Amino acid sequence: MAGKNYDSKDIVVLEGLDAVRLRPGMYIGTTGVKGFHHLLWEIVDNAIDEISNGYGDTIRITLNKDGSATVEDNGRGIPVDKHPTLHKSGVEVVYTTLHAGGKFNNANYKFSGGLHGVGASVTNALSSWCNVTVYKDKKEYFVGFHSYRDENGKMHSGVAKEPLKCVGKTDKQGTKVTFLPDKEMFGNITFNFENVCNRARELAFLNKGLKIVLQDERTGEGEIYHYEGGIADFVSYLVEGKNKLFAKPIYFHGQDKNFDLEVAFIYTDSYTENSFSFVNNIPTIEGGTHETGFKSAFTKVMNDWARSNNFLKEKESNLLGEDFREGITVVLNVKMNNVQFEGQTKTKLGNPEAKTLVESLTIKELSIILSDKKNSSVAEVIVSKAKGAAKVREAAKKAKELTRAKNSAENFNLVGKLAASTSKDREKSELFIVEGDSAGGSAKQGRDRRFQAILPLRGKPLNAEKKRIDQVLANEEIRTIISALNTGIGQDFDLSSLRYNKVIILSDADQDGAHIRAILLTFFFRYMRELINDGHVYIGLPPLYKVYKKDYTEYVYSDSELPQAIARAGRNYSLQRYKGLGEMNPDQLWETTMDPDKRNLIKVSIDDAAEAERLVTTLMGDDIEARKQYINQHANFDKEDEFYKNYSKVNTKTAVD
Ligand code: 28F
Repeated sequence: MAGKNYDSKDIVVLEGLDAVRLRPGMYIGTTGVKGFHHLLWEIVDNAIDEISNGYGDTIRITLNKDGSATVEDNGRGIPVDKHPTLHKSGVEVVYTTLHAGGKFNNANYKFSGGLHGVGASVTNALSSWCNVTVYKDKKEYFVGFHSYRDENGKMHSGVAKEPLKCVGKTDKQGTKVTFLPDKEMFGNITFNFENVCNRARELAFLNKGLKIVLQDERTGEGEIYHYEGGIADFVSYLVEGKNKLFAKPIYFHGQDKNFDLEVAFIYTDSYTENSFSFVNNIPTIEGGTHETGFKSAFTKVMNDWARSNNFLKEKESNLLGEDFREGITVVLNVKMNNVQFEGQTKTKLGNPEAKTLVESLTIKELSIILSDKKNSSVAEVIVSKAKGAAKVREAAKKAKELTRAKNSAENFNLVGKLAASTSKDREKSELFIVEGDSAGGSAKQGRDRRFQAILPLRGKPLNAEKKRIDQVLANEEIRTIISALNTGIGQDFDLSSLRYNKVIILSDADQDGAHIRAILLTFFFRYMRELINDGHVYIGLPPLYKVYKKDYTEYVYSDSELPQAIARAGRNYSLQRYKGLGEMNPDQLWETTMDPDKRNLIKVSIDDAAEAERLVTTLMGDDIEARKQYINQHANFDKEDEFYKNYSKVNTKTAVD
């Protein structure tokens, strides 16, 4: 168990390093920005493991000028004694052997990172060099690894230059690792400070008391993350700028053999549910058994409380889970062994025991909290919010039935707006949601009608943030979108009835267009999140300029590319700036924006659900001051540009279509 000391002989050897460079995707997912940063998080993971087991409390992360990163902890230091059969130090075994680690077969570490914990050797294998210093027993040890090609061109990855040796005396304790990701693997990608900040903050929230000191030597920027309140502070952070229904988050902690649960939640006056769950510090975006267990326990405990305190009369039926979760922001933090991840993106917890454990621990701990008279007012607030939600749910059900009837009656009307595609092949089908009737008209004429459907938007759709589902449904533009997609929304959302594989938002490259984009994304984010998570939502990018001469035309999609395009065109060129999609004729629109072989699409994804949540609140909520502040803070570009760019920074990533 945790606390038992062990040495190099405990390290189990599974595989050599060779495989990593051959198939980096198997180990870090991609060799893009995410995989690049993964190298850092592998090292940080090890430091967190050590600290979670009670050794040390601080991690320093430094982004160095030469492109390398340094991670240092003040734990016990990786074992330096020689492994009995491998005849090298524990440090060398950890850094040169895939899956080396007590993590994989013994109980030295209480909870391991599951799928993520492939280890430091992967980082070493994909780095040009990697230096490890261990401070232990008053001595400083060092070993340097490097990756190189020999005279025959054969690659040697992550090889120790010489065995680990003692290089001096020290009073320090811990492990320090510096590595330079290899350009051969990652091209010119560099560490992104904001990206590192976001994950470091999240890790500090998830590991109460852990202090993460961040320094970017390239710019001089720095941050320190340290939360004594852990995920209770996380919840407060998430609802900044919203109206809270009680002052402080409710927090509880439960434990079983090899199972740890932490829950924190608060309520705001919003109408949606915001759940964030984590298993062994990994976000479980698709939820899973732990979330199911929590929801079922929460509903039961709240209904029981409402009944025994006379807020539900005998003849009244129980409130539903969804009623109780209206306006909740909750963080679930689970630490357990042998995690199984499932789902489309392997971010859904599958372990059945997690449901029963979270359920029983929540019932136990939450009941204790609610039986405390000090918390009666909190319970009352939750129950009355739930009762309001139940009322609206009944009303919305009627509204929905109405909508359904209306829609079949208005189907002609809808068909009039929607230009459907002729092929029924869903995999190939695309729906363009187009700003404005004139652009919609061009899109209808320019499209490939076999698989492209066009839905022109007349006015601005309703901003779904701060609106209840019944109000959202009352909006005609939104209703049209829902009918066209055929999935239903919210609790009733059903991905399997989706009519289009790609849903492409096409709006002008101006402030209004950005606003419409943001409104549509917010609607999908709040009511059809699976549509985003499953990778169906895209943003179409129309060109900003046409640079042309007599027999030369080039479309330009960003300001930064314009000078080169002009240079390519040479003298006597003409320049047209497109103010809107409507200025393009059908052929041009097809060629620049709709043709799958030529167009640029941005695939919308939620990489960081918590940051996306805050961003949507800031940009779409009603705290005008917060929005202004946000826009001012990020005022490097045009304001309208910035509004959209920062929305997409968190919510979208560029994808090759
Ligand atoms: C900057 C990155 O990697 N910190 C680490 C330790 C401490 C021990 C340890 C690590 C046994 C089998 C792995 C020390 N003394 N920071 C870090 N601190 N690994 S990694 O043990 C090695 C494990 O594989 C440690 C006694 N027990 C464990």
